[in-house]
Amino acid sequence: MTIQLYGFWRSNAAFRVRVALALKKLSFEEIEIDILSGRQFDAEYAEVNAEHVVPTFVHDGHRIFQSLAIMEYLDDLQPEPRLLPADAKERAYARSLALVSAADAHPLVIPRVRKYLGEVLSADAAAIDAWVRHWTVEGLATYERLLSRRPADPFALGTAPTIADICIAGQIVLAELHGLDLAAFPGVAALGKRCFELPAFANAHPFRQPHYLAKKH
Ligand SMILES: N[C@@H](CCC(=O)N[C@@H](CS)C(=O)NCC(=O)O)C(=O)O
Repeated sequence: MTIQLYGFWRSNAAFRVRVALALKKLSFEEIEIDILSGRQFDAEYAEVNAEHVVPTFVHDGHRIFQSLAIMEYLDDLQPEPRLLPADAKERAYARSLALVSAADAHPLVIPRVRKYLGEVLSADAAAIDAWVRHWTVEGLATYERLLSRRPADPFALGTAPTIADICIAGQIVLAELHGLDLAAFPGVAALGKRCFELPAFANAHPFRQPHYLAKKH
């Protein structure tokens, strides 16, 4: 079996897939597409991903895009450890938690949105930064409310991490990338600490990726 992942060190959606692959102990080759330099629009990659985004997952030549679809496919490919609970109600809750970041919070802060704010709506760097911080905090606040109603024990759905924890950890990564403090979100911070103690999460972090480490900081 060969697995390739078109990703980018900073991509939150690629982070999710890296964690999922590591939890499944599936090895893969990551192909870097620099979305900050516009490489997602190159003809060669546009052929791979018609949406011009990362990640794209390639399994024995078969392409899948959208991180949640990829993670669900990984559960089909190799059921253990499960990333989605077997129980229907629990599975729906795991998807609901995952979508708070993947569908609602994260899409508001991706490069193409920041670019449009600046280039079309004439927002300056400070305004774009305020936008990003606002929507990132909204995502964290939603997770905090949800985790106060059903505390993580020790993970969001119970004993093992699922797509819910992966997406919550991703929202924490966004906070880190944008210099936000988690002090106001103790439930989220505690869950994040538990997640990032696991190598699968820690090694998937943007700051651990070869292309980030190769840069000068
Ligand atoms: N919902 C998609 C999100 C894909 C996405 O927005 N990817 C970002 C990086 S995290 C991207 O490639 N953005 C390119 C751009 O904004 O131009 C998923 O979960 O895979």
